[in-house]
Amino acid sequence: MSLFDSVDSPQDVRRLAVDELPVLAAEMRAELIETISKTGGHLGSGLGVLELTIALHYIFDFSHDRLVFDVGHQCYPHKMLTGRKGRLATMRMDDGLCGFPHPEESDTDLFHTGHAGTSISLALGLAHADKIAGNDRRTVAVIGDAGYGAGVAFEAMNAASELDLNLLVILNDNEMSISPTIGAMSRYFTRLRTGPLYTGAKRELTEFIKHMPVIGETLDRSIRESASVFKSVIAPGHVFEELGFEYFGPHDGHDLPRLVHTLRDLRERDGLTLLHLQTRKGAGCELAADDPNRLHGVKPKKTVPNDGEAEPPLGAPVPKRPAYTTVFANKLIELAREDDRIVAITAAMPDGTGLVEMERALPGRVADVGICEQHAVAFAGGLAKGAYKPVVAIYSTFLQRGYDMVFQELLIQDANCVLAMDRAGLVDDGATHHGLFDIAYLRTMPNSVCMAPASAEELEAMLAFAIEHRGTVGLRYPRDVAPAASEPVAPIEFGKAHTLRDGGDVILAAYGEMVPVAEAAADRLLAEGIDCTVINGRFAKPIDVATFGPAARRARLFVTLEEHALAGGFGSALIEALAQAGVSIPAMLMIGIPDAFVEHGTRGRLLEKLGLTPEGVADRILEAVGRPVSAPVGA
Ligand SMILES: Cc1ncc(C[n+]2csc(CCOP(=O)(O)OP(=O)(O)O)c2C)c(N)n1
Repeated sequence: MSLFDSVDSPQDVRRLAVDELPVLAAEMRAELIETISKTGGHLGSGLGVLELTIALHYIFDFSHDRLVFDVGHQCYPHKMLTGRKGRLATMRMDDGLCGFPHPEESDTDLFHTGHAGTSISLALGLAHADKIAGNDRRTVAVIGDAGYGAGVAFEAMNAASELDLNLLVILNDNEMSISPTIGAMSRYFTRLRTGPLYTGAKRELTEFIKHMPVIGETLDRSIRESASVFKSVIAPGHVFEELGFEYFGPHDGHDLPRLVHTLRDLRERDGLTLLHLQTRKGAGCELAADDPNRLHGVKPKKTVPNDGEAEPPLGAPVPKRPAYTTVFANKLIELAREDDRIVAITAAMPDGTGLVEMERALPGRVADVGICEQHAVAFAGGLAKGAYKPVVAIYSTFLQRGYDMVFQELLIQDANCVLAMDRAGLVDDGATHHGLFDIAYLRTMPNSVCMAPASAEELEAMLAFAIEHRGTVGLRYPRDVAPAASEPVAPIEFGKAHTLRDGGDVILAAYGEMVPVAEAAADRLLAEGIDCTVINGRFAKPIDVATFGPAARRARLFVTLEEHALAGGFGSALIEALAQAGVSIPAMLMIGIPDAFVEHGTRGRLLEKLGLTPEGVADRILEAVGRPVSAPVGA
């Protein structure tokens, strides 16, 4: 029996001797690598904090104390130690473990998170609550070097010293975001890492200066100032010290006995403490360690790697179709070659958004601003004013961070900018990562335009259109294969929908990637004797009242179909626009995402569950047309 076999809970970890912990780490590492390389998931980050996680559970009791992981993707070893090791193989599967902390799985997962940078704020809130309530607890936040570069992390660090709290922040510095970490803070961490190893020496240094014969207690002001400059140059962590955090490190984050020793000491410290650990993303897994960028997120074995190519159909000789991301990236490169004013911006996602290819093809034309979506959008506002044509390639869910900058820095300025929103729709990762709100949050503000393509060719045409459009365009596309257009793509006209099938009085108005689903559903319905009209909405703002109005007037049933929240989405935009135009729709069926957070699971299964497949849509319509026409049909 292995040591890990005997460990089901943090209490079991605490029963071990310190010199057994590295054995436990080795066994957990082997299991994590074996399982996650089959199931897929975030491998590199968990391997990087494996020793830290064991040490944390060894020293703290998180049934009482508080632990907050930033982002949360590094929590797999934590899950293995908190009663979930038997379910590791279900990671990110339907009804399996979530790839992020999830309070429904364990009381030790305090928050369901997935967006970076918020751990210090959350931990401060917890510590503040404990202080007010008089609870004696320790609070720990674990944040990566890239997450630390997020604006909100700086805000938290800046505010911390005002609160007189006990908080331990552990900076997990592996020099990697998903790509290498960028920014001045990251270079500062490098200087700390490469400087002389030095812990707590500031005090010694101050003492030393105080006792220098000439200077001593009688230092005049200028000498004191130079001493302080001297101290800040050679004393590591002085930036944190200025923020009110006592700095410790950098330490080797894989040296378990030392970690245990350090955490034991730090546990007893009051006030704000920052422990800087040097770790290796993917430690112990050659493939991950050599290419942590690629293996930040491992795909399940049966699928091809995350290189933009879609999963090949089982045993079929069907040629692979590119993903929407790939189509976007290739077209952007083509357009940028022809127009020097096109520049691309990513917030730490050059791979995920495909911009890594553009940086290779056109060096200097892509700006990676780190995990700073607010800055990415405001930066685009500046570029637009400078007569450039910024394209912010960003996941729909992460653009939520930049909402106010879209409002002020883009829309109020009527800036020319394309918000290329990848992963718009359902993804495998769950509630924190689905992109289900972008139409709603963009379309309510003046000057915004919302578009979505139904095919690879339409994405290409829309991207070219959006870049030339005067103003800000939100262009959304999903994490999926980009199908070939069912017919030659009609030119994109501002605010114009495109009728694909002029059939009977069941009108199917679909948006983006749901258009092919609507077409396939219409084929099924035709077999049932129901002839549908299928309209590709193309724009959720402005709505093409000239096309939809007459269609609605003759509709027996008017169906809207989208992979977006029903609240505020394409269907709701359509109803509003038609109502304002005085068109009433006799019977309406809105198909989309209901008003509830959608959990994790494979995208295909989630689409099925939510009825966003040809069968699902056809069934809903069959059910609806079976009802008396006068009765309104709810969502
Ligand atoms: C707001 C936000 N933007 C982008 C991402 C995508 N993302 C997930 S993990 C990650 C890198 C995190 O790096 P770091 O904080 O250093 O932690 P590590 O993975 O190295 O442990 C990024 C950019 C995110 N989760 N949240």
